[in-house]
Amino acid sequence: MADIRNIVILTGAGVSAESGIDTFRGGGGLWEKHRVEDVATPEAFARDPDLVLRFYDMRRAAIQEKEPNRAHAALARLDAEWPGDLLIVTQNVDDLHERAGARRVLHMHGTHLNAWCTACDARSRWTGPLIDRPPCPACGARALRPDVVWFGEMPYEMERIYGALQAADLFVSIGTSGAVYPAAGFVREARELGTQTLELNLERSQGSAWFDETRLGPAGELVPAWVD
Ligand code: BJW
Repeated sequence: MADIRNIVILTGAGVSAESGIDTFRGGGGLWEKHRVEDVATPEAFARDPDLVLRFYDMRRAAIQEKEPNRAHAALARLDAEWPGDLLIVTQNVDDLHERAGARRVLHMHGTHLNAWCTACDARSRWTGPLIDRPPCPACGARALRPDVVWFGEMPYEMERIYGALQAADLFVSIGTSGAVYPAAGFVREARELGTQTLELNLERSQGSAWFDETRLGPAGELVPAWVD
């Protein structure tokens, strides 16, 4: 990586798969016969809040029992040692990058460990269930929802992400299917800017054709091999 100074790394559910967190698509990617596209929407929350809150309460509890894996650890090492700009843009709502020690992490789809009050807009750290409609710690309204980005909502910090993509010499995508936009479009942005692109994934994704290089295998093997 002699000619590389600035790196943007996009991670998806595949980076946490070896920690025991289910991916969204393929395999067992259904929850009580619901596709994620049918649960992770504002419309689903308005129609059946109990279903959506149960889905997130279950996942929030499960995530807290999981541990970072070798891929998270390797990215944390890279973050600690890389002298240039580096940004890990994760679509994941778990905190395994941070628990592995990474600091330069941006959660474009939010985080399970925050609740968002739709009455007063406050975000509060939240590790317990939301199904019982607890009051917002800031304003007392019973209007908390998971602080995650659903279909039809704007992902977080897009300006910062596109700024980092503009400045990047290398874009690396790890463990994401390329099925969900705008993240799925980052590789095209990078290509148009003349940035080098690399994909690390278990199998070819919907975006593979756009990458300069795709390496296939589990993230727990591919990421340390790339970093070290
Ligand atoms: C391994 C592995 C191992 C497994 N090692 N790899 C065209 C353009 C723009 C937008 C749209 C468009 N068409 C439609 C849209 C709208 C929509 C969208 O993309 N829909 C698609 C269904 C087509 N997008 C939106 O609504 C987004 N908002 C938006 O677009 O706003 C307007 C806007 C436009 C332009 C610029 C800016 C804004 C919001 C999307 C929100 C997604 N939310 C979710 C839920 C988050 C909360 C939660 O966790 O519940 O985010 S959905 C779900 O999918 C979650 C994930 O972050 C996301 C991506 O999934 P991911 O990570 O790729 O997981 P999988 O399961 O799909 O893939 C896993 C991969 O890992 C696979 O490839 C495996 O092979 C691999 N793997 N084991 C390595 N061991």
